[in-house]
Amino acid sequence: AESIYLKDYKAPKFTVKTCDLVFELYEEHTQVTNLMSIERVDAGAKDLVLDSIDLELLEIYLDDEKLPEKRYVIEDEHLRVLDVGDAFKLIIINKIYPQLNSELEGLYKSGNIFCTQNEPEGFRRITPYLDRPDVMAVFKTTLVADKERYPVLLSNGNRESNFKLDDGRHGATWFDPHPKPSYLFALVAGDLGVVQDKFVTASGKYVRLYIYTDRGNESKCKHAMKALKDAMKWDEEVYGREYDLELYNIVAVDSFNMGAMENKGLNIFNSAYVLADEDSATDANFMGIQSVIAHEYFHNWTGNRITCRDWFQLTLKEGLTVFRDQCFSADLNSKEVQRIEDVDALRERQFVEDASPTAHPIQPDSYMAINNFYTATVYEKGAEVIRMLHTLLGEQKYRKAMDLYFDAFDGQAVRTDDFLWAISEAGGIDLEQFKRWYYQSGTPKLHVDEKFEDGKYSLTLTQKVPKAVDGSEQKPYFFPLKMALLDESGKEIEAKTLIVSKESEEFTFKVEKKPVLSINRDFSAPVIVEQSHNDYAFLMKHDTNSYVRYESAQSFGLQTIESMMRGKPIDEEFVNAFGHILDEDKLDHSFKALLMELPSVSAIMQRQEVVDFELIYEAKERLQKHLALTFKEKLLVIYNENHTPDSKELDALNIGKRAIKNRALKLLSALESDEVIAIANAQYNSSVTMTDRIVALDVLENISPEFSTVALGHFYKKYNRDTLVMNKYFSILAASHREGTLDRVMALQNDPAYNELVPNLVRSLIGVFARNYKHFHAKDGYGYKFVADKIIDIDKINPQMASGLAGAFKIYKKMNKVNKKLIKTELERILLEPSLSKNVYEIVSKVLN
Ligand code: HT7
Ligand code: ZN
Repeated sequence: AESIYLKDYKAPKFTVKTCDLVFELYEEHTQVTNLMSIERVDAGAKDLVLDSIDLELLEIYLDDEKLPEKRYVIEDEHLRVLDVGDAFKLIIINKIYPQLNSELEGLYKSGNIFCTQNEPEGFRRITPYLDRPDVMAVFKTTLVADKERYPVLLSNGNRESNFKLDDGRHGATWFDPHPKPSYLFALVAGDLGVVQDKFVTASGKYVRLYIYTDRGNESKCKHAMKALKDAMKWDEEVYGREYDLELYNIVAVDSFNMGAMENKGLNIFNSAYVLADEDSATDANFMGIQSVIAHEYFHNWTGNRITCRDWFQLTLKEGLTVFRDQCFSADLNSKEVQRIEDVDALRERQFVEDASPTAHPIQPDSYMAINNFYTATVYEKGAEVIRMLHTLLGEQKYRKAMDLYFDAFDGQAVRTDDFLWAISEAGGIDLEQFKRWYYQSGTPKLHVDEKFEDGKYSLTLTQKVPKAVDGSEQKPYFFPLKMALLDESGKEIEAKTLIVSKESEEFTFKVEKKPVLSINRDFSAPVIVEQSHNDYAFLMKHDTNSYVRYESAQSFGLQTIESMMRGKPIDEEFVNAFGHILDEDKLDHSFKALLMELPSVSAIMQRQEVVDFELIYEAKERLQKHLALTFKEKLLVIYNENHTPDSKELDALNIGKRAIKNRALKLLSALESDEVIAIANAQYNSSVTMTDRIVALDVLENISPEFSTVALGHFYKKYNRDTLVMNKYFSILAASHREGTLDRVMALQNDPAYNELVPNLVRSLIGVFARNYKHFHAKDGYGYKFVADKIIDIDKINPQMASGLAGAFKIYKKMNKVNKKLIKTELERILLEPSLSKNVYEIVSKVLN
């Protein structure tokens, strides 16, 4: 496979002004008629080269004349039309087979629903086109299909007309006045249920809102609709951005490669991010829906109105839109909890990627398969970079800069540099050094040394910037570092945002007594802080910054587990500090539940030079058991005070009560006692929320084969026809720490509720197993072999899904000798596969390198 480089970018030689499409949808095939008005942009260009993959060409007309075969060439992934004029009309008629499309790119069928996924390069699988984001056209789309099977026909923009044909077929024409790149094109045809609402914009425009879903699921769309209206209002209030069409359509489908897609006026969603009610969705599912609905809505301005010049600029729209959806969720829910969860997610996934051979800057400079770059780095680290700009400018200047960005680039396909120009211009700030965040990779470490002498407190900060993947040196970053100095009661003596820019620099403060340092407050910069001295116990009790409180509890936990791994006894100071948290009764429940969380296995793993999961689990489980024994009574009190099995309210109080009592239950489960099994079993049987049921099932699965069999059997019987719930069932079993998990996962592939063609199910069973460190990394090597086999099988169905699974091997380089050797064998075996996709090849070859 070949790499594509940012430095080789060339402007398009032709552009498409308008694109009129007619889709005739049939059961075996679809016929596409594509009428484009095209103009030459580069006077030196002779041939028009269109992107075209797996298309059956029927006819081509140039300015209404049928084009003879000698005037065009069908190349591997292109259609070349020879010797064209300056401006012309081109009609291409071709056939495609959506029913056979298992890659889920281009036009495909999810169950009985025709739908599309064109970002980044799916459109070339529908019709020959200049399939690149810097070619923007006005689209008109006509769909024709059987009226009974496909009563609902949708595309981008506003509906222009409906018509009936006499052979039982009907049609609809849609017109989108906003020029857009082909990746934002969408169509849907199906027999769908719909939920309708409306929104009146700040300037008084009336927008009709529709959510379409499989019939029978209409009642599960309420939460998504509410989130959509909240997002529309928030974007008006916070960014001054109004919606710009007469209607907004959302369609939920079951087979989808990612979360959702922001097609102009016609978002297509993985049904997991639309459908929810208290009986079938967890609190986390409800939160996820709110944030993904908002994310796709926010793309209308950051992504659609202003799009990317090329795919290297992906973070221009993704980092910015993630930052926007994070702020939205923070404003609507709890700011503190949201920030902690966002940071946690970043560290759990992005830090691992950034420490691996697949590390890349948020603006990569090369790729083999662009689908591999919808990463935690481009999205979540990208959002951290925008957040730093927001911190550097402050709310008001940031808003001024965003206004300038929208003013200057509306309707264009631009680069991250253009965005940074607006920030620099309106913010009055030089961003030359800051730009390193865009083209350097890896997570920098910030080493902190403190000194106190004669009323002077000094802080020496040293950046340790890792080398790039190719071994080249990288330079120090420019970033805002929020910090405070606290007195012995936790009061802020001084709170500041330091600007860090040198490899090493000293900051001094005048203070009377030696203060306690609270550093990287709110996680103002995505760095790893290393302190030569720490006050974790004090900070987890007293810091006024909730993020640092949480972070201190985590760091203290990490330090404790690491010293246990070195053979030391459990640090009773940590145990005491943990006990103090349990005693605090004025804390928000959700926040307290986070403070009670022990560091994840991944967090522990990331700090090891050579990883052995057996040692990590041994220490972590021992600490958990010790805490459960020491604080059994307190944990039971917390559980009983907050366990209200009849309540299913989704307000902060009830979500918090579920979070904290479930945290207590999970900690107690380390005791593996009959008492805890009875509590979990009762919770499964009596609770009315999916949140409670899932936690109870998870606990039972891990500590009581007997009760778990009964409860899981009951669960299966009740929900086996609800595929979104079955995802949870498969996940619990795939994540199980019990013996025999691999065998059960293998057998579950034959379960009638499982289907290898549906990405959600594959992620729930195989994907979750590949992150079950205990069994995936088992020293017999069978976990690796199984996942490698699945990567090979699934690559033939859906390469994007397969390369996602291959991500589980990203920690290869850090593994101990025994595991490393086993992984190497499997990865080399994958590379020997004759028709391996470039998606899997790129990940596996980089991991092995
Ligand atoms: N912009 C969307 C990206 C996306 C996607 C990319 C590759 C393959 C399938 C895909 N589905 C959606 C999603 C988003 O960030 O909003
Ligand atoms: Zn996005």
